[in-house]
Amino acid sequence: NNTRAWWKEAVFYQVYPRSFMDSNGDGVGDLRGLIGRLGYLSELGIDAVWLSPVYDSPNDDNGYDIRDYRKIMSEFGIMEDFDELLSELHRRGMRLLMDLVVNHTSDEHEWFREAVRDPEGNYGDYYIFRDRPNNWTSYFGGSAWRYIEERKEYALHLFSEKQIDLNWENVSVREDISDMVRWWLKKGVDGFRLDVINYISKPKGLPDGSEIIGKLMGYTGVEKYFFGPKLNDYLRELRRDAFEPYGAFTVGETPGVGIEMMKLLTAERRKELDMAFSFDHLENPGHSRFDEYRYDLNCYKSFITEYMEKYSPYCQMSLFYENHDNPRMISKVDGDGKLRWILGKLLAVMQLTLKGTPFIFQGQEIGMVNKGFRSMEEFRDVESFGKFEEFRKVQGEEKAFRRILAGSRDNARIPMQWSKEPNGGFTEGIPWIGTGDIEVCNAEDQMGDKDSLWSFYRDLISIRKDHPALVYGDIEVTNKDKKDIFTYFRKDDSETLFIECNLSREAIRRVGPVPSGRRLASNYDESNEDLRPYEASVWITREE
Ligand code: ISL
Ligand code: CA
Repeated sequence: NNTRAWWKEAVFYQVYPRSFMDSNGDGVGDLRGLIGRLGYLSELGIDAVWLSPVYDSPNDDNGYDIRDYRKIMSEFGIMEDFDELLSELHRRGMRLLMDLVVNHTSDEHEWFREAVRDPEGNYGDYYIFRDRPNNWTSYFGGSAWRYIEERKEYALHLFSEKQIDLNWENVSVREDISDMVRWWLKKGVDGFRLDVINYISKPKGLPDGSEIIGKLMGYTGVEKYFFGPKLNDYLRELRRDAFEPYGAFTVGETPGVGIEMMKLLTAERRKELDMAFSFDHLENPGHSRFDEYRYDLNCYKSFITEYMEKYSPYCQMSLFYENHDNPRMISKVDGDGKLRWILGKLLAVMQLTLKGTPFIFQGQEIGMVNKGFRSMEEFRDVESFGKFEEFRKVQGEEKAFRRILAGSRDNARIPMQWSKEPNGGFTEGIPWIGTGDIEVCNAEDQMGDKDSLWSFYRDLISIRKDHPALVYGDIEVTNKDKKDIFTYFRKDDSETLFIECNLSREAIRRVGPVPSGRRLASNYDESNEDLRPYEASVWITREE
């Protein structure tokens, strides 16, 4: 199935607004800062921006705890700034995806305040209250239940104590959400990224989760709700009532679903989601985000190969390594930094030539890496503190700190490195979180250097646009069982491209096919007999 769609052709860029660009010196990124950098995104060749939440929020989880869905967070600006952002994006031919966080709201949302004030009133049943907790745990550590004194009941919160899970069983909840979505679509936004959307349907009676699975995953209860009984119904309803009338695009954040469930969620004729994010490739099997280990790219090869084969004829893959919830990929694969730029280019080659839609996370295009935080005081993320406490109790302070260092989401949330100026040009004030290695890694220097990682991303994005085979063409992976070698063809009626990658940091023998034709891009100057460390090249072997 190769029906054309703008979102299959587009290159997306995720903006984490708090850390992108500060326009007024308060140390916090904002909408005017982003508006000022749209030229940067155009130059890179970006087609669509996914903007992490900008709604009014007390920021317990940096905006993923929404207090008012129809208001802009005061630190980020006002609604006029948002309107200008949207029209400026459109004027430049780019689209905008908002982040839709509807599994939960802030405990400061009016619905929750009403639910607590008047349990018998209209909002009394908007959240999930119980007399006694079950054994589900929160993603940020501890029980998933918070005692609400006024109601003498517990409220479910899969995330922080201030992010209370909505009760999707209640039809008024669903209608209010639809209504709010339509309100944004009327403004002209082009679509949404749906936060933990596969968690919205909880099974009747909220049965305890398996302790065995809990131990394995680090979270108890997830198997009960990660693909709840009414998930598909709710998604269809929301699509029919809100997205479809506006032709809006949706990509679901769907942790843990696996290929078969992803198909159910995204197959075109089922009319649920357009696309989804699978996270299975972000850690090697047997490891969690908070383990200190070196990520083996062969796992990415097998993950993506399997998806290409089993999934992509019916559905469109999303291609990404990074977002605001994960450490930087370069750091995971090769922490010592010696091959940083070469490796960054290898990642770029795969992301822009495999079959699917690429999502680049801010800073990835200049090869930003994890920050060497020195103490817990330097972190800001609610999850990092929650997990630190959890680990400390069993493993001691030192080990707990090292695990947070490896897995903290703050690794991806340090300010965008624009230039060598103080704070990397991100702010004229004091940044809300420490900055990274701006001397060796910043956008300004890289934009002026045709061999930089930034220029490589720009070139590859434009190559992707010039060669429809990279978007709609078939993919054929060769050397499937050869460790460290990732080779594949992309072809359509008029052209064939060949991509050859060395996934290891050692030089290795080429196993064939020997590339021929014209080399369009590579992270090494001249072609060579052996494959050098992390070597990655794109060839065109047949053209009309
Ligand atoms: O399942 C997980 C544990 O590793 C996580 O992937 C989790 O589901 C995921 O982090 C959810 O993320 C999204 O929702 C959170 C928010 O904190 C994240 O920033 C957001 O991307 C709650 O809204
Ligand atoms: Ca600001």
